[in-house]
Amino acid sequence: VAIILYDLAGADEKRRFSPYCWRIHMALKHKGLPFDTKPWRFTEKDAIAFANSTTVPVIVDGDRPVADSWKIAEYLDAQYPDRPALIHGDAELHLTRFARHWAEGVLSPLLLRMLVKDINQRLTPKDQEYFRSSREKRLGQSLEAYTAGRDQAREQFRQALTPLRRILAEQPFLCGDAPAFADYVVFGPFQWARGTSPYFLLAEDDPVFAWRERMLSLHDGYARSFPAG
Ligand SMILES: N[C@@H](CCC(=O)N[C@@H](CS)C(=O)NCC(=O)O)C(=O)O
Repeated sequence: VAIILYDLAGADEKRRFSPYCWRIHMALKHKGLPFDTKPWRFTEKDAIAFANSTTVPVIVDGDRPVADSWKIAEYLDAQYPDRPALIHGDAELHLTRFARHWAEGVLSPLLLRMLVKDINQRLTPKDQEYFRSSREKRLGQSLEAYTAGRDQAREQFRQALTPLRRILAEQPFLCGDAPAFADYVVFGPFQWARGTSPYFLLAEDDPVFAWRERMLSLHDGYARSFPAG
């Protein structure tokens, strides 16, 4: 039986853009595990209550539910040790923790400013209502006012990518010669952008652009095969 991945979807159910779910799409591909996805909307909390979670990703492996992208990655490495590792040993675990907090604490907030209005437009009408009211409350302003500063956020985003850019001058992936979970964790926010917005994040001559292309091409172009823009 294939693993089931509950995956955030837009009004168009083929549109998949959760940065946390993308970690797991890539993780499952990396480990070569067969899986099916179930499109999930923000307002379908009942559908994942069985996993004791209010957020996606949630996976079900056989009859075993696992929620939270970090826990899912740990579970997959523990459960399938003969498959390629997502996190190779302690040194890489520490790098991956850094990648996680950098992605969640620095990259994603800057992206939110660039994407928030476009994200909203991609959702089902019911999700739009939920997303707008929950995010406007959190941001303390309208989505439109918040995203008005997006060109400035893009400058800050490009600046914030400096460490990745410099690492990529020395090696093709964050994890070295081949990608692993830290790469997928940083790639997640880029898929969030790609799946929701036509806004250009990166200059074409940026080494991060080339890395993103390599990530899109992995596993037979899996990430590239989803609707973009
Ligand atoms: N710590 C969780 C965070 C997951 C998360 O925040 N997922 C978002 C989608 S990108 C979600 O389900 N949000 C539900 C909501 O905002 O109500 C993980 O790593 O899996």
